[in-house]
Amino acid sequence: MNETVQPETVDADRAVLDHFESTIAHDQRIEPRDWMPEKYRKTMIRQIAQHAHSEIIGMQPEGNWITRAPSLRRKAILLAKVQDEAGHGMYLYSAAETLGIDRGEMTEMLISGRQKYSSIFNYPTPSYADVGVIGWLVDGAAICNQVPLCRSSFGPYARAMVRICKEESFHQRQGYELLMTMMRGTDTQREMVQESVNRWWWPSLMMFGPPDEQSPNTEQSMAWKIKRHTNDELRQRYVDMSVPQAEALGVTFPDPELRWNAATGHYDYGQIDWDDFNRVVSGDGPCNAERIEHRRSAHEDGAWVREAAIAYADKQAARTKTAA
Ligand code: BYC
Repeated sequence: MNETVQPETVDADRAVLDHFESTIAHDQRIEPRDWMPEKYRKTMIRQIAQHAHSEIIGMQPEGNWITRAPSLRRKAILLAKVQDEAGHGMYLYSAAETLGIDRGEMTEMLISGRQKYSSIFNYPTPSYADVGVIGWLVDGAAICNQVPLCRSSFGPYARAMVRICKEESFHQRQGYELLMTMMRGTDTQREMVQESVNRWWWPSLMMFGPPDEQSPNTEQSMAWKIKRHTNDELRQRYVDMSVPQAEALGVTFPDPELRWNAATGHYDYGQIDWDDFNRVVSGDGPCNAERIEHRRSAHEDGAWVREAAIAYADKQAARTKTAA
């Protein structure tokens, strides 16, 4: 049968699209109840889910040191920080759920390798100094990337980011304070810090994603004001911010080409090993298999909690119904 498109349908489609575009143009927020193009919805689900997975997988590298933290104070701090990451994951999964995807589906996609998480969490943490360096460099990169996301066009994501960024700044300062303490300690402690910085510097630069000319999503995400800066812009901002912090701490970055460029007003830096990045993102990093396996077994071990919660909710619903 030959279907004729009714003019009023075309007008209605045009009107909702105009409304969406004008909301973006006026820097207002798209809310879950609003109409949005399917590609916008998919992009938001992809980014928020990957972000949520990164927070949850990101608990593992530092979690490795909870039982071996050198004092009760350090243990309490680390425990609180790792719990905060779990909280960030929860806010983000909830934000993604407003777009019509279920948290169980997202977990399934993570475990089966269909949704990504940040490359940075596929590196090991063999030294206690890694706890401080993750706080300083990894949370520092996260803040640099995430502060502009507080103005992201999707309301639930932008609001979640405000809260997350406040906690991330606190995390970064705890990392820097730990490193300051170690740098005031023995030669061995100073060497531990430098050795850890050497391992984390390059991977932290990769957190910002591929170079702009190889980033398939940036252009559309900038047009929709999901992203406010390109990957390379944020990476440069991070380098510029980190160099003086390293000097104050008394460590160096493992990059012989890192130097101030008076002409550009920025630090130049060396070539990032994008082959290494691609290997890690495609599942072949030092800890990918371990991270996913750990997540899978935690999910399976938690099945009884989910079943109990559902049974309890069903009971409550039945009681409310009877009372009504
Ligand atoms: N690792 O076109 P592009 C944290 C993917 S949590 C893995 O530039 P986009 C913390 C990218 O997803 C840190 N994959 O993409 C937690 C895309 O994949 P698809 C996480 C990466 O989205 C606990 C493809 O490569 N932060 O800090 O425009 C403790 C092409 O890239 C990576 C967030 O998630 C990577 N590094 O830009 C401590 C922030 N980079 O299309 C700390 C929110 C890129 O194949 N996300 N890919 O599915 C974003 O800001 C953006 O998604 C990105 C990438 C800048 C990461």
